[in-house]
Amino acid sequence: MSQDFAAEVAAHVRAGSGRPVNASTPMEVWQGLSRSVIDRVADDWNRTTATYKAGRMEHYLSAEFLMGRALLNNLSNLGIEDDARAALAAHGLNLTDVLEQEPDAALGNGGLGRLAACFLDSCATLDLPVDGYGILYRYGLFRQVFSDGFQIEEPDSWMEDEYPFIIRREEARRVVHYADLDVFAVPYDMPVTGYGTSNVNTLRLWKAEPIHEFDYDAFNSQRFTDAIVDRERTMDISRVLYPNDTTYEGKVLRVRQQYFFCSATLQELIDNYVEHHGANLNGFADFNAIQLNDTHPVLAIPEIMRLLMDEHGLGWDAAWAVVTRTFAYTNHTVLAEALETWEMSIFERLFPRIAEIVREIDRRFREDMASRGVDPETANYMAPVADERVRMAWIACYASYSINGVAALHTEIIKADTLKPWHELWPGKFNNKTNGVTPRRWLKQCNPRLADLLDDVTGSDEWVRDLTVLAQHTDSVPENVYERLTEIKRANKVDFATWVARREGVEVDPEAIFDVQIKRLHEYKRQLLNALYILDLYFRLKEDPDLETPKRVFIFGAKAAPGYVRAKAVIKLINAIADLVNNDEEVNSRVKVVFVHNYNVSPAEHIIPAADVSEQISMAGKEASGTSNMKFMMNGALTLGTLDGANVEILDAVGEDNAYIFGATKDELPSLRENYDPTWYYQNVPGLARVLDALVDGTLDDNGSGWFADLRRSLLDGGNQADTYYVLGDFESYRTTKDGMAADYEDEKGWARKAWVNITRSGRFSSDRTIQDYADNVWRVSATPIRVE
Ligand code: 6GP
Repeated sequence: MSQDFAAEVAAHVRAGSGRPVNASTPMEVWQGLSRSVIDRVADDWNRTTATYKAGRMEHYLSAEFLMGRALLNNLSNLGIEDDARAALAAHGLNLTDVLEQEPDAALGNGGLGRLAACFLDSCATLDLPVDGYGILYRYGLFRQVFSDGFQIEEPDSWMEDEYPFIIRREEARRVVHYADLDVFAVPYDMPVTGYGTSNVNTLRLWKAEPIHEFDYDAFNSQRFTDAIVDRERTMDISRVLYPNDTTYEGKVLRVRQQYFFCSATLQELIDNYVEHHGANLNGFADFNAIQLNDTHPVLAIPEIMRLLMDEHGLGWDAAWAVVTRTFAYTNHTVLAEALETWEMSIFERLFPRIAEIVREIDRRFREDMASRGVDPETANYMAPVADERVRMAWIACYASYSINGVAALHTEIIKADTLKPWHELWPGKFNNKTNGVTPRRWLKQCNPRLADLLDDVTGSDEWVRDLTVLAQHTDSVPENVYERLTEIKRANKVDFATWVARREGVEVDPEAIFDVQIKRLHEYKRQLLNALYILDLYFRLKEDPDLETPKRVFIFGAKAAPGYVRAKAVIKLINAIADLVNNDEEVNSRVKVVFVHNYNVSPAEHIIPAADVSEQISMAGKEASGTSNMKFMMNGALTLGTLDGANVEILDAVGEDNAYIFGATKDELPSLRENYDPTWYYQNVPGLARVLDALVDGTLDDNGSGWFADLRRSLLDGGNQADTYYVLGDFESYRTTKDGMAADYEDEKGWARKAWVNITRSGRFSSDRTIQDYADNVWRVSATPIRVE
């Protein structure tokens, strides 16, 4: 087997590079090995697709899929990682080095996009007939570099080199029609393998291409730019991922993107239905469910109405009956700035028929509400169109049979607040689906040492497919498990130290506590609170060099939306603090600060297994769920967090002794805020004035940008309106809890025990649990294994 595989790999490398393996570049070897994987899955993939298409399916529509790297995931799922290692070793090559050649498929911003990727993994592992549909962005999320500590964005051309995991399906292309332009949508398919199964699911990403290569007449008349104008306009549609996370931007190109992938996808789903189930489309919802990943794909609703009525002859009521049995909507944020609304005039310009359908949905909605006795003011608030703006979330709520939040607390908040009138009208549509993460990528693959320990303790690798089995081992542990766990964490930290020294040029001590905050930079996530703590600790150490405190390494990773100046200011601040601390000989043997640039999926795979402390410190009520909190927990890091998002459920799973919770709760905040006076905290909380003044007294250099003064003002100026995210209010509680946590770290065995509880109780945060719940209760699809044993 291994012999055969080695020969296969060599053949694929040679076919791509035109050279023997030992004369090929590491990138060519990566490509060849990746092609061997595709070769391996081809037959099963084809069989899975054919099997699924004939039955009931769920389609996960998302503008973002943050897939990360594919090769290791596939080798591991197919059980051929050791074969691959051996095949490369035969040529003197190291698998790890080859894997590092792979670019991340960063076709997402953050939480919502990575969640979609974890979900696909679970669907494949559970043999569920689910596919994903999205956009093949030529440029993924921007590459972040630092210049003088400032974030600079560069294009992320992730598939410029040949990328074997995505295959063009020319024959299945579609035409997407806009009033001013027709374009081809060409599908590119990515195989999605599962663990311990032969099923291979599909992620289909659409790329926009011109219908006419270029205008030959213009070219012949030497008008070269004119000749390619339409071509470029078309290619623009799938050229770049918008880099905003939880904020909405009303750009015309964005709504073009949304319509583009919705239209292509629905044309395909309808044609597939007709092919397998006949021309009577009234039964469409018997065979198709569509999950809307936030509001970005909501144009699928008017688009399916158009297709059913205009192309397949259904009347309005019949078409609407299909819609309301097909769509389900997931909300991912309570932030008002994320709620998408589009100017009606944009719809009229780009797709007048869609505009007309949206107006008709609105008209009928108002009629419907009147007949139910809903008062006109409420009806107007909930209406799909008001003030000549289209409200995407309201269309989703009206049309969907299921509406869900992504953690228990979040679902309660959308019911009581964000989507309140909808809940009052249709309580039965609402349900909670607490997020999860895949234990394949986020434990087995990224933390092989811990995976070995779990195999040993549980006696098999069953936990990889059912993470809940670990719970049987929380208390009954073999004698040396805590020592082994401590050794594993220590070895992971040594690996991380090597990686980060090479990547960021900072030396860190593996003996120190590794305290990590990795997520998008947003004020509500309060990286600033963490930064103020570090600055305060620095001053405390300067003041009292004998201060008893363990060594610390503070690790950050975060991208800021390019237009989000205050988020960029926080990045600059953390880099300035890193400069101050790391270069101060009196302190830098005890504290280090590292900002890992260009944070992405693959850096997370290096960071998380090495973490001791998981910072989940959003202002309570703002973080819908969080998913890094779950990845850290699985890898034995302890949560330092507020009662927000899924932290609440993590606390419930591990108990108060095994997590560190601080800060104002969601229910306390409204009254706390009423009389909130941030300057009181500035004057009365010891140390706070010192750190806030350090932002403006020359201690830290913002290169004349004025950004640090602005940060200080944002916290202090404006009475109870200042400090929107309650950073100063929670500071003292945060400091006390974090200091206490650091002190607890000194008890090595006690800490290891807490880490073990976290690992073994993380079963409910596997995305397998989340997906099984969606499959049973929302999608109503069941496992369809293609195995023919
Ligand atoms: C994020 C939420 O901020 C995060 O809390 C959650 O874990 C994640 O979604 C997955 O559910 N939201 C987004 O990424 C987003 O863009 C519109 O929301």
